[in-house]
Amino acid sequence: MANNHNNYKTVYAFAREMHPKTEKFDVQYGTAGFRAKANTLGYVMYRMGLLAVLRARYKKACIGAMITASHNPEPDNGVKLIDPCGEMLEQSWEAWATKFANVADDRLEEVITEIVTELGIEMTQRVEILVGKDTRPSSPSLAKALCDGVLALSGKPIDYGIVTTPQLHYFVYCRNSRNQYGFPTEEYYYRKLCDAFKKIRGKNFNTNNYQSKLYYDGANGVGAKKIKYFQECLGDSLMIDRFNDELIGTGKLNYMCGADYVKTKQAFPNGVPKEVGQRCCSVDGDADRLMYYYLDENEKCHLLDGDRIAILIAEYLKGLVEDTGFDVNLGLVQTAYANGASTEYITNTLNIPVSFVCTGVKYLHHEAQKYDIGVYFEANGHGTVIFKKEFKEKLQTSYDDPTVSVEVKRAIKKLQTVIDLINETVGDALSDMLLVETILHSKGWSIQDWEKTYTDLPNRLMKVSVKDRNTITTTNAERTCLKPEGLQKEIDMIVKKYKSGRSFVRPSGTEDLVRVYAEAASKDEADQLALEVALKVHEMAEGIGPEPKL
Ligand code: 16G
Ligand code: MG
Repeated sequence: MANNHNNYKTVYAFAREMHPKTEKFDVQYGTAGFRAKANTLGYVMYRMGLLAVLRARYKKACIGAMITASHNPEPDNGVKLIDPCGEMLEQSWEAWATKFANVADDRLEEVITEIVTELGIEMTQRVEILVGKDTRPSSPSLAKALCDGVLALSGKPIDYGIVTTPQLHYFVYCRNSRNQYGFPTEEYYYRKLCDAFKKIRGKNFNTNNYQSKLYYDGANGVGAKKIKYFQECLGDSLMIDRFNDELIGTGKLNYMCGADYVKTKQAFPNGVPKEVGQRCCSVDGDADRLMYYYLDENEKCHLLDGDRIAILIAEYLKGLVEDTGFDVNLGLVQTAYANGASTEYITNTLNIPVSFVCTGVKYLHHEAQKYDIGVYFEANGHGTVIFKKEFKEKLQTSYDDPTVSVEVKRAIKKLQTVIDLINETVGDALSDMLLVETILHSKGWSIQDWEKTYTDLPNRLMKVSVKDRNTITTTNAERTCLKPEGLQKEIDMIVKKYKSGRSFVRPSGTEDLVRVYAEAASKDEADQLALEVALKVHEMAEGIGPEPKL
């Protein structure tokens, strides 16, 4: 223990001299970790380095730390920790993260002693922390602060440089699975995904209405850099035209481009050529979200979002599984933001069960783990598929069984190759893109064919600033508002007036405001419904600033 005590002293000295707590306000580890203006985050990074070492020792495994603010503007940054199997940090540790970030410099050692004692953490292990960062100019110095924290507690930082968020999740899992899930290198990652893609695609690159040409918007972020490696590996099996990759486009990260811009503005991004009917996709600043879209003759942008991607994948997998003859429990996980038409289609046309959870990847991921094959997507384009270990083992056993027919073996192999194409640890825009391209190719579909499967209900998002967003509480996977009392009743009354109307409100986890979602039979009605509900929130939840307007 004496030894450890010395370590903690170093922690304080480092903190005081190199990464002193500069901000008086408290920060909170939210759905996406810490996120703020980059120049306020030095000490937070240092402390997350400390916490990562403690988490790694507690789990006796390596832990990841990703420095990114995803789709936020370039001056922002953030950090999130990645757990041993590549998942988000366990929820009970979010409170520790918040505590670590906010305590005064001279009380840091005390908090370390507290967590070590409370959880019985052995402080002698040498643990590895995998560090990744996005392309923001602030990321290198913040990564240095984080590594200082790791070193202060005698951990070993392993710097992966600039990588996408899902790549780092993948590396963490590979390392902890002792390479069972693959090797924790970028080269292996590209090869694994591209080999699977090329194997399924075969020699015919264009099929019926499917043309292999794709426009890709890299949001001027890490996704713009990494797509180049994919292009090298894929050769002419997929013709990707790159845009918004610093050299071609506006140059500014996430500025009027990227998956979040396309989704929230429901608009075509800057920097991508406006070619009628051309299939395009956008990723966000750290490449964990994906959006597809195209422009019609009237320059209207048609969006194919996370809901569409989820349905495309779920239906395809259902078919593949049927070919193997296995009886599999396949399900889909959505949030309240999923378009009502998508839920209706999955349930009634595809007969695939749907569960609803709160917004935030960790909730979707955990729910999806309950199925043999769990497909999860947020409407914003973040999602993946998880396959139960037992199911994968069953596939292999059957494949190795000499009594199983050649047809079934072929179906199993195909499913296994599709599994290889998927990053199961977290939503991965690049792996998802390859999967979508694979499915469209196998169906011989254009993006317009894909869109025809069902018609989205027009919808509208609005924001309301209130004195304290936490006065709004919700239940029923955020679809019902509990507080302020009476608000849900009012919403119900407003919704009743609109054909196919649905609306809900929730406090944002990443911004200091309340979000309002509304959908209805027409665009005007959806706008009007959102406005009525937003005005009600403003009235009943102590709105600040001017009243919401369309
Ligand atoms: C974060 C979440 C995302 C969610 C979004 C909602 C992760 C990794 N990311 O970006 O899943 O959709 O927050 O933001 O969990 P909001 O709470 O501000 O609406
Ligand atoms: Mg992101």
